[in-house]
Amino acid sequence: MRILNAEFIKSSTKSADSVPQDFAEVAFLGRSNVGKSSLINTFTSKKALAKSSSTPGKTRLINFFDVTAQEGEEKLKFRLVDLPGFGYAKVSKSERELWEENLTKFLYERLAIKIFLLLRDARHPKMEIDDEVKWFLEEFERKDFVIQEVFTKIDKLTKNELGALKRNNPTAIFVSSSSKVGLDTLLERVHSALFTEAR
Ligand SMILES: Nc1nc2c(ncn2[C@@H]2O[C@H](COP(=O)(O)OP(=O)(O)OP(=O)(O)O)[C@@H](O)[C@H]2O)c(=O)[nH]1
Ligand SMILES: [Mg+2]
Repeated sequence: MRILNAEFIKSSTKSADSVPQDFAEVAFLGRSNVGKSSLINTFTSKKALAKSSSTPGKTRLINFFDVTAQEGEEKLKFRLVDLPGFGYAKVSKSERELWEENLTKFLYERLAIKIFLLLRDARHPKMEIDDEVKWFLEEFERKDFVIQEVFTKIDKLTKNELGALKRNNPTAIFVSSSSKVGLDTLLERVHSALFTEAR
């Protein structure tokens, strides 16, 4: 699959003010600073489509991006959803609780999401909070979606470290937004989840 175009559609704070669920969606989920917004830019080959920052807590809203792609002769349309990162400490407890509530409700109600990309930092592959999010998704009553673990920032690993990570996580995808490694694998995974598997 080749991405032809991608554009920002809307930001929203919760389920109720989101765009209609008229396309299949890809959700980018993960801890704050793991590289969600950067991966959206890499995925679409658009440098500043999603706002990324070295300061955690950059994405505070749910952002929707519409994508046009091509597979063979076929033109495809789908949507990317950039989500606020979890585990961001520098907000008040009440603000964090409100977010978590909004985000949880959003994830439950957003039936258009057909693949959750669960991003994990390749340098910290065993964080419990990442496992908890995975379990949370696995417990959803509906099963018409795919959960795909994606290890980010693999450019920060040595060859040996990357080899070990791959052996320990045989079904994961390994990407680097700085070197574009893993992009083709990710594109194919998303294509198959949206247009062939999760129906
Ligand atoms: N070395 C390296 N740095 C990366 C990579 N991807 C993202 N980064 C850096 O990690 C930082 C966070 O990236 P973001 O894309 O803003 O992370 P996010 O998950 O969207 O963060 P929040 O919006 O706070 O949830 C930025 O400084 C990026 O430049 C990567 O593949 N390799
Ligand atoms: Mg972000």
